[in-house]
Amino acid sequence: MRKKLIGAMVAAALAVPAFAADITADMIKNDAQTTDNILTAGLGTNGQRYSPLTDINTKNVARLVPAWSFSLGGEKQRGQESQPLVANGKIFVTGSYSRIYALDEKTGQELWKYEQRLPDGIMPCCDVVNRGAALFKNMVIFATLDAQLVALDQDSGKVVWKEKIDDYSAGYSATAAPLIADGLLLTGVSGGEFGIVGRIEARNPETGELVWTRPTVEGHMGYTYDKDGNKHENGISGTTNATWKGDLWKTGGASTWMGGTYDSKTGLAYFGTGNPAPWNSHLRPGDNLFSCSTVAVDVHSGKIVWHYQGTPNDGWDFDGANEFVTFDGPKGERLGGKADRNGFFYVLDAKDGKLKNAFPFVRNVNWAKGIDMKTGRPIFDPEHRPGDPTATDGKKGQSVFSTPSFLGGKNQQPMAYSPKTGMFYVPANEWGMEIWNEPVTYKKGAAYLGAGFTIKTIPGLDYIGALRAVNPETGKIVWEIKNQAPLWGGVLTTGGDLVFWGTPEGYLNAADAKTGKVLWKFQVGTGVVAPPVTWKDKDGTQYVAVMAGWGGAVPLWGGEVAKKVRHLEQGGSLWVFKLMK
Ligand SMILES: [Ca+2]
Ligand SMILES: [Ca+2]
Repeated sequence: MRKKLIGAMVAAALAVPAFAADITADMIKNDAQTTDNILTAGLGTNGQRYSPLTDINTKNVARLVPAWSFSLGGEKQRGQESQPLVANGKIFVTGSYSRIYALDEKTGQELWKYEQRLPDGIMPCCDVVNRGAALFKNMVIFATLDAQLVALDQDSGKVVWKEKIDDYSAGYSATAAPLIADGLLLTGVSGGEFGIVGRIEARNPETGELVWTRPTVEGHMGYTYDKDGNKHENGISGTTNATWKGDLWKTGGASTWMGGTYDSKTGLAYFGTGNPAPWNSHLRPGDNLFSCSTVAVDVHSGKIVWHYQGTPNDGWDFDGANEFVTFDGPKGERLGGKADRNGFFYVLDAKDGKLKNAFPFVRNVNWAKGIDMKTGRPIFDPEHRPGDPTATDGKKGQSVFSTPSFLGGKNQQPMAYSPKTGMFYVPANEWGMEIWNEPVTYKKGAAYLGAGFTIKTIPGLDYIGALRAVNPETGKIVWEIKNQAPLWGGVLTTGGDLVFWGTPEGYLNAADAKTGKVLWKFQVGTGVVAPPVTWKDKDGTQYVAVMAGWGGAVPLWGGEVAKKVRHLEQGGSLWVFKLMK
């Protein structure tokens, strides 16, 4: 009798459909290899944005048609920079204004949505965007514009936990997808234009409790947290006043606003850091660590293992926030590539940060004449550094024309790396800016720049955007596809030898990864500023998906370029494609 009962209970348990499967740390580690789900921003924690899927390939991509489209609805549009996640038959996608949706993978039907109630005083610098979520166990976790983290139940959309990252009224916000690294939840902070202090935080993803914090401005103390939430000193980042004179390090910026990547082969998480604050470099002599750098952190100790600074004593808002994407080098060494906002592409040893290669990936770079491969430092051109106001009338320093513009050779739009072709696919932009310095003092919650600027096109150039296939070994641009408007979406590459990317003009494109020949395009009705993804459902259908919705930093900060793209329409839809039968 008893045996029978247990047998019946087991049968009932087995009848529970597969959607109950928890997302484990191991599944996240293997995300890049598993093609039936997308568990991480970057299609793998190291951010290669490569899918081995081959069903959709160069021979048949012309037959790609929409399967369904989902509108985020409401009156809230603006920039949609989010990368969707896919697990257990559901798609999780975030939208502008700190919204998140769960959809049925086959039909696009909405299962639930959650909207963060945002206070009036939020201070996002560069549109009300969100770049995606993280999955862990039965939760989907995302960061909000009022600098909070929210964990929701994947099935019901109910809040499991909610934690405050920092004070939005001091200029803190959050837009990046959280990162799960070896079972820890890693996040950064936004707010580099408001004199916040950048940092990386690790939390227990099950409860949201802090495990450690690591400031990315030299002089600030890092902490670890015990089970009762008591904090313990874990060493100062760098050496106080070594690369910052005076007190400006106390409001030193270096925000970690794009989040990070993680490589399980090195055990290190890599976070890019933004500009030192304020923008006026003459106020803060020294390198101003760890601004404009890649910072490699041991995920368990919370200590900085190495750093590489692309723009010491930055004077151009060249945030080094871009993603550091690890890959296997030709001799089997573990390397990382980064297309920096300053226009240079860096290849570093992922274990120790040693510089292996550096070359420009945009044609218009005038702030530096190159990178000294011995010291790893840029060879500055003082002609193109905005002048010191105290050297003139004290109100406005000498204005210069600098390239690239502060919106960068590349900005938030993530690149992709194909281990098959050995090439990075970089969404690059060619533009410049008039920039000058002004006096400024720090005031909590106010813009902290000390600079004025106008973004401009490059004289004689009939395009701004260019998708470029870059060989990290030779530094050569193997092929490129130019685009009139600046590229602001990310890139996906696949085992089917395809590269997918979107444009502000509203096209999702596919090209041959080897040759750059455009093989397919589809107009989604509004600009694309988000990275595409691909996966295969349980029945063997491969999908390609992308968020559509024009916005981001270009219309807000783009000066003369913003005027050129003023006609582009806003929106907010997820588009999903499959091959026509
Ligand atoms: Ca996967
Ligand atoms: Ca910045």
